[in-house]
Amino acid sequence: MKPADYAFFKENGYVSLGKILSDVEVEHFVHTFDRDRTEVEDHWYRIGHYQTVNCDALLTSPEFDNVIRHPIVMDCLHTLMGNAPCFSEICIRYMAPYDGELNRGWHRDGPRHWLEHPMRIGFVQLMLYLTDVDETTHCFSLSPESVEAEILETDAQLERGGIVDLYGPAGTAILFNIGVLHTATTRPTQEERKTVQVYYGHPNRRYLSEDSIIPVELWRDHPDPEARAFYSVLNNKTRDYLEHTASTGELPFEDTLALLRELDVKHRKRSE
Ligand SMILES: O=C(O)CCC(=O)C(=O)O
Repeated sequence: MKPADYAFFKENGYVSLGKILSDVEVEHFVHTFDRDRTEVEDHWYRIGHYQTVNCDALLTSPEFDNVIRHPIVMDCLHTLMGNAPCFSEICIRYMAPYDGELNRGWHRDGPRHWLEHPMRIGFVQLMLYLTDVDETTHCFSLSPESVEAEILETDAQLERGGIVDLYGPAGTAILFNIGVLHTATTRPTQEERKTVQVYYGHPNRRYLSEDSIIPVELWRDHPDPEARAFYSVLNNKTRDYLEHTASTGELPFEDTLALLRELDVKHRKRSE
């Protein structure tokens, strides 16, 4: 990671890494994303103001492992976190064309900052745009916050830090501390937005969430010990799934997805 990027993150709580995917790679991952939305349509569900998501994308589209462990992203995470990161969650997210009012829902994610960490990082999110994002489309927005700054309530933070709308061509990657105030900006637009959003944590700390299953092919059976270690912080969704299949044996794919949806309801991630 460039020292200037590290310094920028320290001052602002995020950094744009620019376009990290070639046009050919973007095309490949858009194809994977579109196939997922078609083939496992029932597994996608509504969240927030105007998004649909699939948080089991590692199971339904294992190709996304190549985004999650992209070498540029892994290098930056290692530097920012001060140790090797672990996988926490992946959600692939879709925003359709929209003709309502501009909408922002400012928030800080779940466990917020880890104040003992030199960069206050408990968890980092990778926001990867698979479509072009500019002032005429939906975008990701954030209110910059230095690692030294007092943590403020929403209105005070917006007054102090202002709003940055993050734009870039398809293939652009942004890393941000999930404790920093942020939101999706939903704009009246004819364009779709497609994103891959990945959360990373510290391997020796509690897992982040119950959103994503981690398939056994990654944490148990992967031939590379570094990959196994990266995927080995298991959440209760993954443990519940393993417990269930210990008695039934391996399930057909459709039954696996149905079980994961039941677990999502149990963990209050989706309503039906
Ligand atoms: O989708 C976005 O642009 C924002 C995502 C977000 O708010 C979140 O992950 O908490």
